[in-house]
Formats: sequence, C-alpha cells, structure tokens
Amino acid sequence: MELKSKKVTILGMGVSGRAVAGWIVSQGAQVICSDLNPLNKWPKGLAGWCDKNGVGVETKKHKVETCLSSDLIVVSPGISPDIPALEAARRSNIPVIGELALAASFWKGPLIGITGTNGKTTTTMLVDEMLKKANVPHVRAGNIGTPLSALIEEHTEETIAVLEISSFQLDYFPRTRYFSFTPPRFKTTAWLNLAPDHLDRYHDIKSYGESKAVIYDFQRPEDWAIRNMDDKELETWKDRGHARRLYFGMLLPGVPGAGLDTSLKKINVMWPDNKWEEYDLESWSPRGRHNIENLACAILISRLAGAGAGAVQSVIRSFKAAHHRLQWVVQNGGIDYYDDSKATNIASVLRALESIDQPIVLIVGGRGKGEDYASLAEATKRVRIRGAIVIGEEAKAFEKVLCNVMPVIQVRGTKNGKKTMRKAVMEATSLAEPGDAILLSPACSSFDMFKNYEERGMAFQETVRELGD
Ligand code: UMA
Repeated sequence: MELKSKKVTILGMGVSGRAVAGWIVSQGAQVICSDLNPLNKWPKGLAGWCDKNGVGVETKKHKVETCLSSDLIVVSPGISPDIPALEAARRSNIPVIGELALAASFWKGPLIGITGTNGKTTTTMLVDEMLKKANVPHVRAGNIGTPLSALIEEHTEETIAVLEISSFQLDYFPRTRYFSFTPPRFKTTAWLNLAPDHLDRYHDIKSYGESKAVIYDFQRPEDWAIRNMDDKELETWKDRGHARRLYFGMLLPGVPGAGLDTSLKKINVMWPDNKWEEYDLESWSPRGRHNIENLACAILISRLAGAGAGAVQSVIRSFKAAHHRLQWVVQNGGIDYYDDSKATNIASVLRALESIDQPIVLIVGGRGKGEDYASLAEATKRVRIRGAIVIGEEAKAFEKVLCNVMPVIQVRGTKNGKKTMRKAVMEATSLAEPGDAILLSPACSSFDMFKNYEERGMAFQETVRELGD
C-alpha cells in the first residue's frame, strides 16, 4: 500500500504514536492523531507539530466516525484491540495495523523478532552487543524502547532490525491479507518462554500464547525459528509455521541448537550440519539460569545473523545485565540489596528468588495484572524467604496469600511512590539479618505509584544508597 494521500488515523500518542506519525506524514498521507488524553497532557511540542504539518488532532475519545472515515488505522501497542472504534473498523474491513507491524512491513533489511514473557530485553541487548562487536550493520528496536518507525528513514537492505516484540505488538500484526502491504518477514524468530502475564488483556495464558505464536505466521521455510526446549508451555505451538527449527536449553543428543551444560559453565552449540562450537561461561557475570538461557538464545540469533564465534565469546566476557533486572545495588550492614523492578510478573519473581542463594526479604506489590499469586507462597518450599514487605494496590492480595507462610508487613498508601518505597526498604532492613538479601521484585506493574519500572527501581536504589551514608 502506498501511504501517499491516504487518510491515516493514529491511535495513541505515546512513544510509538509519535514516531509513526512523523514517518507517515513524511510519506504524504493525511494524518489524524488521536489520544484519550486532553491536549494539555500531550507531550510538549506535539500539538504545535500537528498544527504545523496539517495533522488533525482528536482528544479524549477515539471516535468511531474518525476511524470509519480512514483508509488505515495505525495503533499503539498499549491500546486494547476491543475498544469500540477498532471493533467498528474491523467490521467495516478498514485495515488496522500496529506501529511495529507497519514499520516492519516497510523495512528493507532482514528482521529478527525476539518474543517471550521474560528475558526479551536482555536477549535483544545481547544480540545487539554481539552484532556490534562483529560489525554487522543493524539497529535494535521495538518493545525495548525505540519504535522501529523512528529508524525507518535511514536504513538499507543490509540493515538488520533486531526487534524485541511484545504480545501487545503482535496483536496488531495483520491476521488477514485483505490489504496490500507486503507482510513483514522474520528471517529469525526466538520465543524465550511463556508464563502468566497481562491477564488483564488476555482471557488466559493460552490466548496470551496465541498472540505470541502469530510471529511464526510471518516466516518462510528457509527462515529460522528458535525455541526454548525446556519450556513445556511452548509445546502447544511447536508445529506452528514452516521455518527451520533450532532450540536452546538442556538439549537431548542430536537436537540442533545451543545446549546448556549441567554445570552451567559452558554452552555447546550443534548446528544442523553437525558442526560444533563451545562457549565458555567462566567470566559470564549476570545471575541466574534464566540469563544463561537468554544467552544461549542470543548466541544462536547472532551467529545466524553473521557474528563470528570470537565476537560472541568476547561479549560473553564483557556483558553486564541491564539496570533493574536482578541488579545488585549495594551491601550495607552485611545485607545485599537487589533491584529487580523489571520483574512485573510472578514467573520473573520466582526466577529472581531462585537465583539468590541467601535468605531473602522480598518487597512485592504494585498494580496487578490479573495473576494468581499462590505460586509465590509455594516457592517457600524451595527458597528461604525470611519475610515480605507488601506495597501498592496489590498489598492486601499479597498479604492474604503470604501471611500463612512468612511474616508479612504491609506498607500502606499509594499516593507517594518514593515515600512508600522508603518505608518498604526500612521495614525490610529491620526484618533482615546480616548475610541476607533484600530483593525488590514486585510481580506487578509500577503504574499505581510510579511513571514506569525504571522510576520505581531508582526510588529503591536511591533509598538503599542513602542507608549507607
Ligand atoms: N492511549 C490511548 N487510548 C487507549 C490507551 C492509551 O490513546 O485506549 C494513549 C495514552 O494516553 C498514551 C499512549 O496511548 O498517550 C501510550 O501508548 P502505549 O501504551 O502504546 O505506549 P508507547 O508510549 O507507545 O510505548 C510502547 C510500549 N508500551 C506498551 O506496550 C504498553 C513500550 O513498551 C515500547 O517500549 C514502546 O512502545 C516502543 O516500542 C513498554 C511496555 O511496558 C516498555 N511494554 C509492555 C511490557 O514490556 O510488559 C508490553
């Protein structure tokens, strides 16, 4: 589809909407930007930009009429597919596409798609580092923070797009072929794992997984699909798509892919032509088995994308985990403080708990996403949790589940995130003993008290650093 002179409505004026608006306007389309926020809450300068570029503005509501008079609707990932304007558009066969799907279908270079419930960002960062080290031309974009449409102007047929892709973004990959975009094509996909998350948007884990499995529909037989062999949840979709398969995990002999060694000190890669490679993890620093799984997957992706084994090994030696992901912050009074603010679902918290071999005081809570917290109480059979400090909108729900298996302290109030975090850290410190770890791993989104998980993590880090002063 040519965008020139088309009437395009863009829903959501966050990071994705702004980036795609700029690009679509440059293609000569007539654009309307629509956001539920009133104009005075739009990002600074955006209203002026719309005015200058003849872009229409719609606030407080996504009007059905606006969508029905469009040739194309471009949607930001955070918007639910069930809103009336989108339902009406689908009934009238008006094309609806996500920002990432649209940018991907106009991308001239190879696409790599990395999805899964947890570990997407770390894996994407690893691939980015490995390709950088090997001088392979590429960009990194998607859910990791930079919309692909912000990078579309300056790329060539050589530029690989390494994309972290959320289920929200995959919800807006076109299911039908009734409109004339070239569908995006992923040379390599990776599906890291599946665990309950976003159950406020999906009915159940099956429909959440189904949303991710859509990525396989955008591959051809000569492409590669990489999957975590140890995650039984993924087996439902094992036959989906036509791409060649590679695996990572504890692999059986003869299975091609990246095999974790039982000591977790090596990764052995066996390619389909039976060639072997071995990677040494002696100087690998991120904690936890889950990070070794992310690494195994990243090795396969990067080698397929053209990075040499030497470049890959060099990144294994130098890579540092991203902030707010089981990040060791400081030791004070013999207590280690870890910021795992990025852990916004129970599966991610369980991974963190299992990666720390000290007694743990857990700070948990925030805004819920419809998850059942019972497995956190179950974890006390495997991990020594000294107690929990429960915070945010879900404080009571966590207290109810945990109070029979450990001491629980509830920190009340959701108005002031910084103040709440300060109280939580104080309570945790008074419960902990020298040799313990205090772990902020909230299992919830941060939006009840903070702008995002980074701000929540920084509030934790600032407080624990002050303790040492
Ligand atoms: N809005 C509407 N109508 C609605 C709902 C929201 O107009 O019905 C408006 C809001 O007022 C706001 C805008 O939409 O102005 C926000 O859009 P968005 O929620 O799609 O967020 P973006 O700022 O575009 O950021 C998105 C991703 N956010 C989500 O998927 C929720 C970012 O992932 C991503 O980094 C960015 O695009 C660039 O690709 C963040 C995220 O939380 C990190 N992702 C989830 C996760 O990782 O769990 C999926």
